Amino acid sequence: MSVAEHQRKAEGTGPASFDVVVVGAGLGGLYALHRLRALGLTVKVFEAGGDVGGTWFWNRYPGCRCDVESMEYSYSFSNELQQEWKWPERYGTQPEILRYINHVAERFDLRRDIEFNCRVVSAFFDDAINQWSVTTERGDVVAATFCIMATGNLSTPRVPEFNGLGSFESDWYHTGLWPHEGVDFSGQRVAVVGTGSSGVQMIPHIAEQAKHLYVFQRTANFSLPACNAPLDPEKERQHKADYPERRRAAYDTPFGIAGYPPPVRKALEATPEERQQAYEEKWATGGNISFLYAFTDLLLDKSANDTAAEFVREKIRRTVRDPAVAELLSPKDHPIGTKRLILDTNYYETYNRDNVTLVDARSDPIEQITPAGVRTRAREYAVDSIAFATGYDAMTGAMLEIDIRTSSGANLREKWSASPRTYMGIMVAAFPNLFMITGPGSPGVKSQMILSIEQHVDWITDCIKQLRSRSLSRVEADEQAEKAWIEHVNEVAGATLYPLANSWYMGANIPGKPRIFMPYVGGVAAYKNKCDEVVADGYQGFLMTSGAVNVTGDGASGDTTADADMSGK
Ligand code: N01
Repeated sequence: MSVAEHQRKAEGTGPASFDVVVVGAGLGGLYALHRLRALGLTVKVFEAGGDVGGTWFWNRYPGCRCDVESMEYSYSFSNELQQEWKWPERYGTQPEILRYINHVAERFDLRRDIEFNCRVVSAFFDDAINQWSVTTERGDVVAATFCIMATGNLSTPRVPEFNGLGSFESDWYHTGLWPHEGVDFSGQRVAVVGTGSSGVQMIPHIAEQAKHLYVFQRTANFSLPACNAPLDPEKERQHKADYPERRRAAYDTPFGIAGYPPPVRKALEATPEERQQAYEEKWATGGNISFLYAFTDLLLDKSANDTAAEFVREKIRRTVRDPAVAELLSPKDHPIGTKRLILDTNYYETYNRDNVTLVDARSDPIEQITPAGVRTRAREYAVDSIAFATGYDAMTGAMLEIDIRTSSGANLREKWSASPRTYMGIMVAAFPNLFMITGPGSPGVKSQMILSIEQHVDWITDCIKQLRSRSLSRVEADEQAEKAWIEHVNEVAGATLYPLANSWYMGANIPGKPRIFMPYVGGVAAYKNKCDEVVADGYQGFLMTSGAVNVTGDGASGDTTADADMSGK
């Protein structure tokens, strides 16, 4: 039912009202809708895109594929679904994953509660009535007791503010906003700007089509062979036979993926020959988690990490024929694995093609986009198209695009101005009844995303169920609990090598963004235990109340009448 229909049904008095509004119809929003509906709640989902899929709806660039194996990167909530669905390859392509998401939407009849092409611009919580008002850019306003931000971590594409971009006379694209009809680069001179996961996946495909491809690389990244292949039917059969147990076991691992034997010793305890053998085996079988699992200390000890980094650099030197190009492609400014470790197919080999030129945008930065191409400090490159693979305002961008406030004066943009503050990446103190799926401070982006999505949605749904069973209607994170959690997140990150990289995990890719390591890297297992303990302790660190409030005279501050004996205990 559309918002307008709902409004009409409510006989035109006030905004349409739901138990829950969900923002985003990607993998998180869809599962949230499914679970909340099963509780008997009324739910409205708003989605900026024209259909379901989130990141997989928007990212249609050539070569786009998931870097987590398809048997893992899928929902676990329905055993029938996971048994029946057939993934053709080890790693799913974007069209294949989107086909799967569409199937899920149809199978569970999800679309009827989703409003598409409808971007949410603000959300306001009124303490006096314990209600969120959510406004879309079309001007629709809906009310809801709970609001769930399923807005994604990599959903705010970023094109750097290059001078002259508006003057470019041909077409330009961003990987995260790729035309649905695809782009034919045949016979063209093409510039690709950016060599993160998106650029590395796209470059070999464009190189095959284009007359000439110029790759503008500012920072070299580590990439490993994906070793993609058609899914082996016997492996698939075995995996499906073990599915429920594998899914359960995934929660006991650091990255949320079962089936990789955990490392047992430190890199520097092994001989150089043993290390070489370990890395060679990982290189030959593919996979980023597998590689980082070679030894226990690769993300903790710089000297240990150097051995793995040097192994990959040597592979690059052996693959790329021009030594100067190989050197430029060899990352030296960050420990391996501290930025998203990329998986590729024929990436380094692509630089052996005659029609591919690597431009060092570090020593010779892009200064301007001209009507005819890209001008660096040293020269102009005439091109017919530019493909920006320049990434996202990650983790906080999508939430901060929405103006989120409360009648008590809380304002998310202000609260997060120095760094994102959350309790467990699920709630933000001073914002009652507002949940996030895989928010900053949770392992989300450092895990198998769908596992983390399911865990958060299950946690949120159980929390709402708990409130209802006690005839309560309001939950909020305690400020002190939030503070303690942030300290813990920072402490854990500080004990690793992660903060040494200028990564989007650190907000380092966005000029002016606070530099703080945002994900929780204590591992999925530790995090899940913490979430379960919080519940077992009566939602420790969360305040659960009836939603009745004492509003002060001017209405500026709402002081919750926390019935202490009901506050989550
Ligand atoms: O974005 P990125 P992405 N001049 O931020 C460069 C996930 N993902 O879209 O490093 C020149 O990683 C920038 O250079 P630098 C995955 O989690 C997953 O590739 O800032 N260059 C960098 O090279 C991934 O980590 C999959 O110096 C400029 C690039 O643009 C995340 O999404 C596939 C520049 C941005 O890299 C983001 O990946 C795709 C400038 N002014 C994405 N500004 C899979 O599952 C930026 N750059 C496989």
